[in-house]
Amino acid sequence: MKALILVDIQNDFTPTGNLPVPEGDLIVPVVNKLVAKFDKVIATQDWHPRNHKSFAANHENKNPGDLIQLNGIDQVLWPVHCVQDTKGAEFLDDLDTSRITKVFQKGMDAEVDSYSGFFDNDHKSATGLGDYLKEQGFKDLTIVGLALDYCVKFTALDAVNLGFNTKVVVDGTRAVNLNPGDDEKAIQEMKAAGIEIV
Ligand code: VGL
Ligand code: ZN
Repeated sequence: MKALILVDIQNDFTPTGNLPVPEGDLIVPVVNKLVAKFDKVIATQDWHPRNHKSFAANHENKNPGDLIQLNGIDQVLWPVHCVQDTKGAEFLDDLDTSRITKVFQKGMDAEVDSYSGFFDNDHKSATGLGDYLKEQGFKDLTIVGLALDYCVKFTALDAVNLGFNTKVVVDGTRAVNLNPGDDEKAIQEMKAAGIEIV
């Protein structure tokens, strides 16, 4: 059985959002076409409290893009984004949400970021997505969403490590590209891990 995972298709990751992903809004028509083809559609949502430590604004003298150590792990600092119950955290208006049967939220712990839809970045807590997919008997996952070089990549890497046959549809993603070429690096990293890139 095949499931489609929509990663963080939220207003703050569009060009007019707080953590703009260039062309992030352009994935919607591609994603909506895929949504119509799958038995099961599941979404993740980046869902931060306002005091989240991944926000540069919550550190003195830090700017978005700076790298810090947060509780022992590398952390890129971001603009304030996807704050719980704000417009920026909502799904894009044009996204077909009618067939999403379950939404897994992540990034609620202020002390650790959560790029993957499966685990926090320290891999200590799970969102429940992996167990849920296994209980339901899904073996094949197709992943799309934002951003290719962060949450899509880490979701796909965890998926393949959990034993799912994992595919990423690149047209249904866009990258932040903090550094030019991060998109291509992410694609190579995913391929090397055994993820099918289409
Ligand atoms: C994301 C950076 C920070 C993402 C989330 O969804 O790719 N990136 N939080
Ligand atoms: Zn985030």
